[in-house]
Amino acid sequence: MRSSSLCVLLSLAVAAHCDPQSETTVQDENFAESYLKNFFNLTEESGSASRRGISPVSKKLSEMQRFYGLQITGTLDTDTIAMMKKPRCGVPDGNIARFSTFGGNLKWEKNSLTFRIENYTPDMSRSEVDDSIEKALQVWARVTPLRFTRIYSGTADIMISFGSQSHGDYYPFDGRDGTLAHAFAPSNGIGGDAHFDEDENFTFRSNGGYVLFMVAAHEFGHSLGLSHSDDPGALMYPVYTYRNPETFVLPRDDVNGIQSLYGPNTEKDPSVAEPPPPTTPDACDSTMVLDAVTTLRGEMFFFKDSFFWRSYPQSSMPQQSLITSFWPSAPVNIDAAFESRQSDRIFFFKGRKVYAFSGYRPERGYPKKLTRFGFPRNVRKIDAALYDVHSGKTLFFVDNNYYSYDNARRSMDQGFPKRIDQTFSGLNKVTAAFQYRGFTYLYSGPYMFEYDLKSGRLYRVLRNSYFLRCTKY
Ligand SMILES: [Ca+2]
Ligand SMILES: [Ca+2]
Ligand SMILES: [Ca+2]
Ligand SMILES: [Zn+2]
Ligand SMILES: [Zn+2]
Repeated sequence: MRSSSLCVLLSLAVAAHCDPQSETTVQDENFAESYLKNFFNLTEESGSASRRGISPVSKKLSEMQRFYGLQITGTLDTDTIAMMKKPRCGVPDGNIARFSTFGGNLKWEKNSLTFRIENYTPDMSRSEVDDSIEKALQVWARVTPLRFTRIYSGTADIMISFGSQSHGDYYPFDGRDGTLAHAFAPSNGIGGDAHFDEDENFTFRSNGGYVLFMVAAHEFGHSLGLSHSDDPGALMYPVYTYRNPETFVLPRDDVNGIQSLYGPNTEKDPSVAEPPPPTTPDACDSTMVLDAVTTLRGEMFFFKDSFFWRSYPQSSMPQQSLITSFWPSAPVNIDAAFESRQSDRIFFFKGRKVYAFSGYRPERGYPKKLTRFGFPRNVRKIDAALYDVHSGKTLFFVDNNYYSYDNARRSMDQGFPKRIDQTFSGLNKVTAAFQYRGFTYLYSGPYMFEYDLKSGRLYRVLRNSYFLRCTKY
């Protein structure tokens, strides 16, 4: 059975935190096997027992876990099944790489392409469908010499249609959720065509269904010759995530991909300033300054821009995701975060606003104002926050000072703010902070200082990579 809403998916992910030993069901195993057949080329032949010992299913599971940055166990754990149940594109994955093409230089040998919208979905008005499709093609035209012309009869290079279940090719859709759409690599006939699963609820702008513009822009990447990317910020990442169509800019990884096939847009008007393609933060960048670090139910979370890494205690490979794919209502580019063990909540800070979640579920009544914690009105933002397990207090770092907040009494402690270097010698600006296994870690730029909070003693100066491993493959 498929999960029908994001909430179910998220609670699965939460269950994985609480109960890593939980058993997967026979249904899950069957679901996983068909997932691996559909998307990771698990064949009936490779599905039978292998002579060399490692089962083909386990091998394909490891391949899938590596692609999605999950812990590579080769077994069907709860995080893996949760990832498999996310709504996604129907085109197989498999190549482990940043942007990739279909191979054999599969591309159009002309820059002028035609498209035709064969039928419409009842989910949206016709003009909304037209607008979504045309804007989705423009995403690619903007960075290449490709130009798209709409035709209303006959056969276009890119034939666009909505259909459910069996819809005229050998790849039937699967009903609500699961696969949202698929498209075919450039060639004659069905090549370049894009099909959308009519059993989904497509929307124009709201977050209440799947935004057609986002799904279509991804599928047209396939129509033009791109395969999937394992960059979680890329449009060609196989899993659907909501993004605002009004502000969407094609990410760097996709620009590199499409330009490797067709080259850049030579007709671009240099006087029109366009926002640069967003890049996905790289854990191997030793100069990176993290926005915030916190624990959550035993794991470490590292925030940067629109992304976070989640690090499992036993894993060497942190999993990177968009913040909005786990907390759709959370802000990006946050200032600070901390986990209150007392109330089992995670707090995010951005400017004068505080957001609270129980796991991934938004808490009622939030966002609240920063002044709720008792900060003076002239504090416009905080730099970092940490929860001290020993005292149950939260330390807030603001410029050269820090505050101590008593979570039980819900008020600021007397005698604060204090100067940071009064307690933590040698430090005067903290950019991120958290506690882990009894030690207090204060970040200042790309450096991390390990303290004993009680004595204020500095043990070691480390770098980001001490916890956030750089895993280049
Ligand atoms: Ca075609
Ligand atoms: Ca579907
Ligand atoms: Ca910060
Ligand atoms: Zn796809
Ligand atoms: Zn189809």
